[in-house]
Amino acid sequence: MKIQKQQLEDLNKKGLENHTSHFDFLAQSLSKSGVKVDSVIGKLADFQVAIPSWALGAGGTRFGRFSFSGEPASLDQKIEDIGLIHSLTQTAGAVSLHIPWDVPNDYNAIKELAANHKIKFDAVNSNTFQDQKNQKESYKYGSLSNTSAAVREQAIAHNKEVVEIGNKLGSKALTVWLADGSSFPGQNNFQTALTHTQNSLISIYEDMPADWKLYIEYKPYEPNFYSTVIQDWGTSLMLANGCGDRAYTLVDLGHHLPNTNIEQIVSVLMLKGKLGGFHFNDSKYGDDDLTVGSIKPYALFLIFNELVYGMQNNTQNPELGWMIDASHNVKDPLEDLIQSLEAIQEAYAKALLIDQQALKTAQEAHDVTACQELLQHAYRTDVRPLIREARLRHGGALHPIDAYRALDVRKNLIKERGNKTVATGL
Ligand code: AOS
Ligand code: ZN
Ligand code: ZN
Repeated sequence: MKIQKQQLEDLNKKGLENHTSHFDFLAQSLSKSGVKVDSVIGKLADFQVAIPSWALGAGGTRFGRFSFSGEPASLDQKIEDIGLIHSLTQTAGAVSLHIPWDVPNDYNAIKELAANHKIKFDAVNSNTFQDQKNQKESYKYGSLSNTSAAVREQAIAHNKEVVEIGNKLGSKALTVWLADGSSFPGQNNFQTALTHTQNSLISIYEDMPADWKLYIEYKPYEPNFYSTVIQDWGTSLMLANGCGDRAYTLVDLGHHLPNTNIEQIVSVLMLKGKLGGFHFNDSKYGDDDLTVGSIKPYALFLIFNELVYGMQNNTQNPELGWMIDASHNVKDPLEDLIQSLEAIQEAYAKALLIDQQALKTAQEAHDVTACQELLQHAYRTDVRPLIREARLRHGGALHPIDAYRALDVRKNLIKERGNKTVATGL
């Protein structure tokens, strides 16, 4: 299924009058307080987030998997699904592929299909957390950190192959997330595991094309529950520094112990020019991979405040890779992704409204109340008319979820693909 521009134009007509009055009112009041509304809308329109190829079907839980009817059964269908989300939101112009779940059969065909849907290939993800069929060595006791040289070599070779695959598609970054660690005290020698990991990452890094970046993800626990080799941003940063200039830390919002100040981590990494990419999701307890903004939208806003500050002030930090890493098993995956994209845009728009100059003055005057007021004033502004306007100007839907339902997208996908398809993924 492909959504035609005309279909969206027709649907948009219904809500247009209402939107215009909301937008005009907001634009006027923001302009009066010094906000350059067109520039905010331009930034929102430019902001593109990669959709993970593993989030287009219903995710599994530790206990089972309930597939969602009409799930994409192939990479082609996954790209088509992202195309649908992109036509509606105009903000999902990239895909982050997972290898080996999504190895293309025909590279030219997949590139053409993606280009047709205006989708780029963002970071590729390697997988050394599962054993694949016919794989010689097992990752049961770790991959890049394993005490066995043969296992490490196999895991290194896999990462190199992932880079080769990504390179053929036009990707420019590799994301490494390791499940390596231990579940019981004494199981691993921490120093040996870290040293092996560093050396393995260096070997992968040195083999990457010169214009590629390496993103190193960290996570404090799961699937190992006593220790993980890359437990936190400090360890990731240390490993990135050990690799070289094009190795960076990747922050996944769900990979922190409760109440961690993620915005401060973001800020420090950007100051050091070492924040490479982002995995957006939300959580209540751990790595819950829930819809972005569904649990802690204020925390997301504070993170975006630091991102905006960093993008404006930290020229030492490269452009970031924005990716969603969320998937669960109760909502229509495409509706879920649309909600995530909307939440990301809302947090970004609100952060763009913060009067940075006034904030600096209040900080220097130690006017703590004013600092809080400035942040919360921006946070409490309903920015949805700005996001709708950005979509409208680029041919998207005024109300993506409503349009998705009005166009019967899921019903059409079920008609095309059947009820029982199962997407590759967790
Ligand atoms: C795992 O917890 C990490 O967040 C990974 O980034 C990601 O979920 C995985 O690579 C997808 O399988
Ligand atoms: Zn992640
Ligand atoms: Zn995760």
